[in-house]
Parts: sequence; structure tokens; C-alpha cells
Amino acid sequence: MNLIEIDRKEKTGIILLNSPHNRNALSSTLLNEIREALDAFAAEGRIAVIIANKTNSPVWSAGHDIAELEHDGADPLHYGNSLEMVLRKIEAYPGVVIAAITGSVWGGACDLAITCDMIIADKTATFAITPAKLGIAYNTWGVLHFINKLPLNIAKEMFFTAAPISAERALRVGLINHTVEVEEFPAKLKEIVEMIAARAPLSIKLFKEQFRALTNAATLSPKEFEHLQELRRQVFRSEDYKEGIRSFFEKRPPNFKGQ
Ligand code: YXS
Repeated sequence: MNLIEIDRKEKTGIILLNSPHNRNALSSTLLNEIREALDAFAAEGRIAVIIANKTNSPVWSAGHDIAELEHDGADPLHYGNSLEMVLRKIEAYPGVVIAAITGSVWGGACDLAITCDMIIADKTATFAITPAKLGIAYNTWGVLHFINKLPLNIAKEMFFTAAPISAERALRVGLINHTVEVEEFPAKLKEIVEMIAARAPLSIKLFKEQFRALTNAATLSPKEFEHLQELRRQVFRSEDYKEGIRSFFEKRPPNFKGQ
């Protein structure tokens, strides 16, 4: 592990994002380390996992590592993508995964945070889902996460504007469970994980599977799914997508042409 640190406290596993040079961008290396940590914690029967930012940067995570986003005509967010594998691992984890957010959360990291079972944030936290900023064809299962978590109009506003929402608004719309002052964070996390650890683990594991199965119960006909995949293909094969990626690394605003 060198892009994350892990710790263990009683029945809790702790994952600390520690890749300051690229603002905890979710590279496949960092994501694989998260998967390994979750597997280890599950094998140890840890009923709660906390994912937090170890760096003192005001960015919890800058989202998917843009340098790793395929833009040669292949689907950048395919089922085997490292981020997608971590999201499935979190939703299947046999215990409660808590995102402890300090600072800004971007793109795929916002999807990761809402795929966790709970979000506790400090007042500096902001949340943005950003595919529209880069011309990215977000994946349909990812869009479902936001529909499951938010009122439809809020989910749409976040996708259509790609603008960050504040911790205060995120609490108001139900994106996060609690906001705390920075100094209160350890006590709040301790209070919650101790309550969880005192409950019946078999019941908690059952509820976790029920939530996973039911939140994935959306029906979509194969024809409709293939229609969405074709639309996604047109986006991830577009010039605009290439321009979005290029503009990020050239540190300039993108010039989208709708092609
Ligand atoms: O220029 P150097 O080499 O120092 O590197 C810079 C950035 O290029 C790098 N970096 C990233 N590298 C890969 N992937 C990223 N997502 C990423 N974000 C940042 O980190 C170094 C420091 O960045 P800098 O100078 O911009 O830091 P800052 O503190 O001024 O600003 C922090 C941010 C997070 C506000 C800024 O870096 C930023 O806006 N990053 C991109 C946020 C974003 O749009 N993420 C979405 C990634 S794509 C994704 O997650 C999904 C697929 S989707 O888009 O569909 O939701």
C-alpha cells in the first residue's frame, strides 16, 4: 500500500487516501489498494470501514485519474474499470462503509462517496459529478446511484451543471448523513462505529445485501439498455470527449462543438 494507508481500531477498518501529488485522484493503483484493503477487512470480519483523506489538501479526491481515462474509442467506464470494481466491492462489503469527507469531492469520487453506506462531512466538503465538464459518457449504473440517492431534479442539476454543491446543501438534500466541525469529526465517527459494532452483525450484513439488491432492482429492457449503450458510444467516440481530456491537461477551458 503506498497511495493509501490503512489502520484498524477495534472492529473498524480505516482507509486513508494519501496521494497528495494528484489530489487523491482515483488511479487504478490506488483503487486496487482500496479493493485489497476491503478484502482484508472483510476477511477479518470488520463490521465498519471508514474511508478518509489523509493528506492536508482541501481535496478529498479529484475523481477518476483523468490520465487513465481511455479515449481511443473504447468505453472509459466499462464494467471492468478499476473504479467500477471498487464501487461494486463497497456495495457488497459485508458491513457498513462510511465516507468521512473533508474537502472537495469530484466526479467518480462523488460516485464512490455516495456508493458508501453513509457520508459524514465537515463544512469544507463539496460534491460535484463532472462528466459534462469533460465530455464523458457516464455509465448507466453510475447514473442510477444518484437517482437512488437524490431527488431527481437535484441529481439532474448536478449532472447537467457539473457544479459543486456545498456540505450545507448536500445535507439539506439528503446526499450526506451529518456535517460536523473538523474538531468534532473523530468523536462523531467513533460514536457511529461503536453503535454499529454493538449491533447484531448478521442483521447488519443482511440489511446491507437487501439494500444492494433492492437499489439495483431497476428494470431496463435489453433493447433499452443497448439503446443507451449506443448513445454512450457516440459520446465516448466524440471529438468533444477528446477535447475535454486535452483541455484538462492543457489547463484551459474546453471548446465543445457538439461533435
Ligand atoms: O499539473 P500537475 O502535474 O501538478 O498535476 C495537477 C493535476 O493535473 C493533477 N490532478 C489530476 N490528475 C489526474 N486526474 C485528476 N482527476 C486530477 N485532478 C488533479 O493534480 C495536480 C494538482 O492539480 P491542481 O493544480 O489542479 O490542484 P488544485 O488544488 O489547484 O485543484 C484541485 C482540483 C481538484 C479542483 C483540480 O485539480 C481539478 O479540478 N481536478 C479535476 C476534477 C475533475 O474534474 N475530476 C473528474 C475526473 S473524471 C471522473 O472522475 C469521472 C470519469 S466523471 O468526470 O465522469 O465524473
